[in-house]
Amino acid sequence: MGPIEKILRKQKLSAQDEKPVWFMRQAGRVLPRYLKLREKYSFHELMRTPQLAAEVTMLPMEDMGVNGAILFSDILVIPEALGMDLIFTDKGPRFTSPLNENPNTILDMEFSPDRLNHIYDAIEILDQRLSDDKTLIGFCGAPLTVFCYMIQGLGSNHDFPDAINFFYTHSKLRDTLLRKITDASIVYALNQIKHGAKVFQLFDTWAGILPQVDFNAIVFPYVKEILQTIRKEAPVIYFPRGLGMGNMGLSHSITDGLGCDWQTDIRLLDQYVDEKVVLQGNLDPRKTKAGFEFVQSELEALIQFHNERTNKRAGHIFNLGHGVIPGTKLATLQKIVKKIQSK
Ligand code: 1CP
Repeated sequence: MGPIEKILRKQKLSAQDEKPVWFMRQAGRVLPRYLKLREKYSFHELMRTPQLAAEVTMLPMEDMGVNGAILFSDILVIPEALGMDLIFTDKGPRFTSPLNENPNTILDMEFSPDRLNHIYDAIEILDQRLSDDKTLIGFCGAPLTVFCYMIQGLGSNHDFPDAINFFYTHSKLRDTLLRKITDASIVYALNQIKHGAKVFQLFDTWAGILPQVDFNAIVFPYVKEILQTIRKEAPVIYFPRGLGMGNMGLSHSITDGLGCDWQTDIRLLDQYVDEKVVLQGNLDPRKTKAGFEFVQSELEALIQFHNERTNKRAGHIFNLGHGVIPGTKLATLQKIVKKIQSK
């Protein structure tokens, strides 16, 4: 069992174990070998061909030395499996018919679980290929985050104005859609684990977009349902970006691990979060993009935090505070991992 899974399962690391480290969006953004593959194949081809998706998932371990493998897929596969058409433009992914334009189609949306089968095939290949000390991390998007893309249609407007307006003005359809996303996500997550994912991360990139009281009252019950169902089968990490003080309510009765975004002071968060929750994060990806010298002092402080928290048996997994930014140098990420692993 790899150090990431061990730490989330509250098992003691041995002297031979590496420190637990992986980076969000480590596979599909900066690796020269990935960019080379992208000259030959589209993102969709890479993702939909199990052999290729497995190959891309392996790259960060081979090229950076991380011990977590994040499955090469995307959070937008759930909307696709619910029947939406997704295209990739220069400005990123875009749904051809955003639900904001045709709200009533929500009522007829049906989940086609078979549209996700190629992902389970990739997981099975990875389960064979990964050595024991590496952890395959499955994932999906959290309900509000996925809702924002489905209603708005695209991500280039990160305020999601139409999605937020819809959220308040179409409460029945909103609840129907959040229900459908939640049900599909649970089936998808359980299947990922059944086929070989060892840990599961729920990406809530837009958790901070609503007033916290509304998030807690309307959205969080769905998040909780997903986490609690999945946790019966494998350890879970919840990454609610921008949740701020909302993180204070996240105890070990809700999640095994909590991703800390780069905005948050991880030492402060540690004072408010249950000791049993493993914290993950939180180097600033922008400083990381600027180069190793700009992130070095933050990294040293994080290593000290990691050691202190590990001594208390509370646990910490190294990561960035959000995804790797395009243009980040591979050498910077390699140096970060090397520094973390140096005794
Ligand atoms: O390391 C990896 O690349 C692993 C696979 C992975 C993951 C974990 C991809 C591949 N996407 C994701 C998660 C994801 N996708 C999130 C949550 C994490 C985050 O906040 O970064 C989100 C919000 C998405 C949605 C998405 N998919 C966007 C952002 C749109 C926006 O502006 O808000 C984009 C650009 C994509 C496409 C995508 N997904 C993954 C890749 C490699 C790509 C790029 C495809 C291309 O080359 O055009």
